[in-house]
Amino acid sequence: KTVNVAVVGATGAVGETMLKVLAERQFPIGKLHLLASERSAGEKLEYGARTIVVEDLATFDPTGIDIALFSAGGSVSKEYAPRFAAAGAVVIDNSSVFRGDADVPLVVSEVNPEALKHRPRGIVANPNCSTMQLMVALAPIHRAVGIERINIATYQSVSGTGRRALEELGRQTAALLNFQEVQPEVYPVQIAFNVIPQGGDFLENGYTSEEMKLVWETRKILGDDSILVNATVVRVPVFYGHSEAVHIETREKITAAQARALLEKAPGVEVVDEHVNGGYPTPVTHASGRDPAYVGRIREDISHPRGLDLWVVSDNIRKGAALNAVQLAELVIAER
Ligand code: A2P
Ligand code: 11C
Repeated sequence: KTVNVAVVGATGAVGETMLKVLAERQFPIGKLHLLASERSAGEKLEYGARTIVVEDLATFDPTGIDIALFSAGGSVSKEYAPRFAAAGAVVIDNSSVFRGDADVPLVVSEVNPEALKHRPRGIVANPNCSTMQLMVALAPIHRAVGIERINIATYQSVSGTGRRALEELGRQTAALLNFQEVQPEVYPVQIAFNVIPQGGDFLENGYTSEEMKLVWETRKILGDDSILVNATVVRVPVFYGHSEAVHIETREKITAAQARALLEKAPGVEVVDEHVNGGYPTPVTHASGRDPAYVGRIREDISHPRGLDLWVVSDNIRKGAALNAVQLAELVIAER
């Protein structure tokens, strides 16, 4: 049996990968509608052997759509996701607008798939990319010994910001190598050959919105409001793949060897942890274009009796967005 699918934001960085992942995983698609704004309506996109014309979301009738994958930004989701759900679709939404709502599950396919079943509004939220890979890596440890506190610094690639940011990094890099001046447009300051300690917008407490997502989303996904999270989000001149330096304090002591053994059998995780030059994952050598959350640099924290350090790298557009959304869609159709 096939399902009718709509991809909202199909021309974007995440939408493009959603199409790739749907095709790779041979998702049982009947009709496939690719939606974007009127700016790109009429453009043609490839899906496997099919060529599909992009349609304008504003004039699209969602009747008959079974699954809608949304990745066109928060304001689009806010307006259109409830309409698609009212027309009978299950909406899997990649924006942050519904993630905090108690009646919208926030689901990482390997971590809390059971949460998917309770979706009274017909909407399921896909977590933020940096939370996603963190959860894939930490959930097995949390289940085994409990996590009290997470201290994290991220090194987030520009694809997390979208297509215009990918272009900005490319353009600035080329210009600077040709001794030309650059003007920042997408980011507040130059991103090429630089690092920027800001992700999202500043909030009243001095943290940024990207940092606070790591706090709220972690608690909701792990179902534990007592977990303390302290995050610093940094944007780096990498195209694809977010990296995270993670320091956790567990309730019970876990050794590095025990953590490595747990992670080696954890779904969605690949351990790359040799104590030799290059024996760790990086966005370019491991994560970009691939599915797993790669974990390396697993070691006991010399400054804390129950501290453990990890380095987690994953493709933010794949597991961090498109892949998890498709995995959630697979779980939804498996219910039928
Ligand atoms: P469009 O190509 O028409 O601008 P990214 O995050 O990579 O920038 O992609 C954003 C995606 O969201 C694109 O597919 C973009 O389509 C889509 N989008 C943005 N605004 C709207 C809107 N108002 N209605 C429908 N789609 C939108
Ligand atoms: C980034 N994490 O890298 C963001 C992008 O809440 O889904 C995704 C924003 C979100 O900038």
